[in-house]
Amino acid sequence: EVLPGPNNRPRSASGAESSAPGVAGTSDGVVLREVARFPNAATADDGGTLRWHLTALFEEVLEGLRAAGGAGPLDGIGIDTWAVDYGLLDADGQLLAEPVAYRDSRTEAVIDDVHARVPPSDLYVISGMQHLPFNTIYQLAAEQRGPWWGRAEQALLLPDLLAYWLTGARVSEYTNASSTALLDQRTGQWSGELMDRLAIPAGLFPPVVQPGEQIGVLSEEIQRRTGLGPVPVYAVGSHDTASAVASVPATGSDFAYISSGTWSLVGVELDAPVLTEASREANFTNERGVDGTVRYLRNVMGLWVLSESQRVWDERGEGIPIGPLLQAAAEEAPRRTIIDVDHPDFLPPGDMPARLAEHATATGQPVPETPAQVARCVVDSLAVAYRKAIEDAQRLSGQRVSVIHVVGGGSKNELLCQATADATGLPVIAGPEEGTALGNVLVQARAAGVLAGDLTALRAVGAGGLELRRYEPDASEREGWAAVG
Ligand code: LFR
Repeated sequence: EVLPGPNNRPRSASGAESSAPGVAGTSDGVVLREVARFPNAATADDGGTLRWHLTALFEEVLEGLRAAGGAGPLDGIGIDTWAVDYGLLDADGQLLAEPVAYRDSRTEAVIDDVHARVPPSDLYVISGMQHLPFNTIYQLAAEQRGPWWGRAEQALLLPDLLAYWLTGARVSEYTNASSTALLDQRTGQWSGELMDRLAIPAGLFPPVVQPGEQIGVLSEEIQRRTGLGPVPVYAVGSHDTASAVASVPATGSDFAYISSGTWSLVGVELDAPVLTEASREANFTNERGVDGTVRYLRNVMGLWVLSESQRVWDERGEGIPIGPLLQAAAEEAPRRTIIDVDHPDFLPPGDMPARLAEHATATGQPVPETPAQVARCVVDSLAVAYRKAIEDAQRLSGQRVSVIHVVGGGSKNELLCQATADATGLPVIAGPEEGTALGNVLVQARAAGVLAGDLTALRAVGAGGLELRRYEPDASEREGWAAVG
């Protein structure tokens, strides 16, 4: 049995709640059994900086491990979380401060400076990453102006930090390391050139390990605290999206995926990166996947816009649960208001309905007034953004797409799945809901010798235990969708 660690996938089909599931699985058709789940949110500290509470999260991880151990012997542990964020360690290996969350605005002041040292076109050819203002490369530039930099000996990405706390071993897992924009996509190693040009010490991050390598075993202290033995901790696709894509129940290669939760990560799987100027301008990323694959994708803002709206309504005492909300949204007129949900205005936490209203007014469209209209606007806008991303991915990579796999919490959102099929004219296969956990488990089960085979074989094992739902494009909707976006 195996226990993946926390990620930032939502609990409900809507993405209404970010939480961190711990899931136990057996290789027997891969049955995922949830043993623990806990909320996870970034909050502003006294100085207004948005931070995760990783120390508290780690206690939850230990609680999850105790629960998993109680359910039977463990063959392995694999950890994944969202990407790009990190903790800084001092010379004694102590965490200097709770990690800053990527939605914090601190990088705004440093992006131009980074680009003055490394022009975006150079950065793209070396790292292959899309421009996201929160990429680790910019966060570190902000860090260099902050109070901890002088004492920072090492940086660990969040899954690597949790693994360090469990085992005492320090590594940089490859799929997540790629999201920093500091990895050289030609070598798969940290880019000495980029680090040099940005005055980042060469050894700031530990050496890169591949998914499937053993990071270590639970330290004696953790064994004591969890009641477990020296269970191995394996590197998996520690970037949650890498694990999610590994779970896609695809049989061939002509598929697009949407890893749908807080974010919607929309793209195709490739053997080699696409580093053209056109690809950079379209803001496509070449994140690394399990088994040497390339996750060629674009970040679409995702169900975050809706979950933040729900948070705001909750605070006002006007909360409406996701099920009834989506039902009401389905009754609304389709495509009434289509917003560019990828606009940076929607990145930070805040009053999303107000921001949607501003964008609607600015583009001469009806303002979504009711929660149902807001939900419909978000769903329709996401479907249009998905269509664009999938068209761009095909055009830029040459990869043909004949089916879309939706994995993650958003795969439960029927309105969104149908809108995606209708807007793209492609069939949508929805599931697994806990794709990240499944991809994590598949890779560590292979590492532990419980499963064997390549990624296609792992996917087939994973698919065996799933109930998938298929959505066909509705031809009568084709013209309506063709007219928008
Ligand atoms: C999804 C995800 C995305 C990444 C964003 C920030 O949970 O990991 O892939 O771009 O969060 O880390």
